[in-house]
Amino acid sequence: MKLLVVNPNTSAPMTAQIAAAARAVAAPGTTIVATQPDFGAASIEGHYDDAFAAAGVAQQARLHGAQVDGVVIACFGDPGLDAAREACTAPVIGIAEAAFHAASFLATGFSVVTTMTRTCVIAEHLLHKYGFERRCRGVHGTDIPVLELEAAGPALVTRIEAAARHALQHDRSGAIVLGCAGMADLAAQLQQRLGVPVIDGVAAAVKFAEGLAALGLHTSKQGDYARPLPKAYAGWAASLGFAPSAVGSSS
Ligand code: 5HY
Repeated sequence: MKLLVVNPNTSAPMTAQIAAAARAVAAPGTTIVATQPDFGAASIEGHYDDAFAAAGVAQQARLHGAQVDGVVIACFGDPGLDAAREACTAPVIGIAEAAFHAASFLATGFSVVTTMTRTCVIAEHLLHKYGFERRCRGVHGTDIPVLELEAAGPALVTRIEAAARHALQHDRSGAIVLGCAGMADLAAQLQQRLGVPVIDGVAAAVKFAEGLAALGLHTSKQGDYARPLPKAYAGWAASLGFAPSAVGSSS
């Protein structure tokens, strides 16, 4: 089985960090192909960054989606998720949606601890989009810039731990969802310290993608996730449109 793991930001060290976290949980026989777009923001910390991230995910899904059994979008805003599902028949899993599902299997209520406070609204929009607003009891920012997570030292881990402890008490929740792909490698130690389930969306998404692919399930091509309609694309996106013959085929 081959899984495409897309880091929608353009930080190569973070792509490597995400790939390592995905490979650490992938089943024997699962190959992880980690990519990032060749344009866009080094980190995604707001709506403007998110707009380019969504286009980057669409690009990577168009370029690589037909060669894989599953796709993981490794950014907590799940940018370009619906576009990638149109472009692919393989299951496409966003790390936020995966983490929300995993947390909901483990606790009646969970809290999200994320990076910049200004991105909390993006997570809140996703909670409503996916129907988890009744299960998530709070979204908390730490104002830790995403790229500082590339080299998360003890002090930074302690800041995230403190935010999680506050969330658990304030929200009366039973599990923590880590709100950034850059926190993937911190889940185990935070879980050990906090004594509650701490969900990393990268790991959860890899296991959900593996599971759906192993069941032989694919993204529906009936309705809004049907292949994009054929039309000309202009400029740098000229090669990313779908040709008439592509509709219904895998090319
Ligand atoms: C992420 N940004 O997972 C999000 C986190 C966030 O570049 N990778 C990013 O703050 O929304």
